[in-house]
Amino acid sequence: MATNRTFTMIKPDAVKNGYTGAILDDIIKGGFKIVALKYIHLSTEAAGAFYAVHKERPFYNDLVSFMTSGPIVAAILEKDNAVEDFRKLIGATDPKKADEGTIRQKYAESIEANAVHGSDSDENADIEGNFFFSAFERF
Ligand code: 3AN
Repeated sequence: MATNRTFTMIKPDAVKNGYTGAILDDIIKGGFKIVALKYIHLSTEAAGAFYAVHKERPFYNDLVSFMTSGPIVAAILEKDNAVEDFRKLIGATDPKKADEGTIRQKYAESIEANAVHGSDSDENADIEGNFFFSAFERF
């Protein structure tokens, strides 16, 4: 069953480059309500577990070290058709291929340092949101 929630992270590149406020503003202007939010520095263990589905990919180790290179902002977002609409708002994984005006086109550095994460399915949105937030931290 489709849910109306998705999960996002503002990645270390975008936080370091000072885009946290602008990205949250784009998210809110895009019609999403922030229902959970935290600012944290992932451990290697936590980042490795979060990206476990990519364990066999050649970029896995680099991705884990990038995601632990500085603090990130994690959030659960609510909107009708949240997963699909948020993927449209952020644009393609590779910012060079992202549509004009999307978050990755505006703020990402590269395919790895691509400014934001967005869940790719309702099932993963649920798993990822639960990875970061307890029931007491979502509203
Ligand atoms: P998306 O974040 O658009 O769903 P995924 O799930 O395919 O993309 O990849 C997860 C993360 O892995 C991406 N956000 C990006 O940081 C990194 N990544 C994906 N493909 C590559 C690649 N070819 N080279 C380096 N990093 C990559």
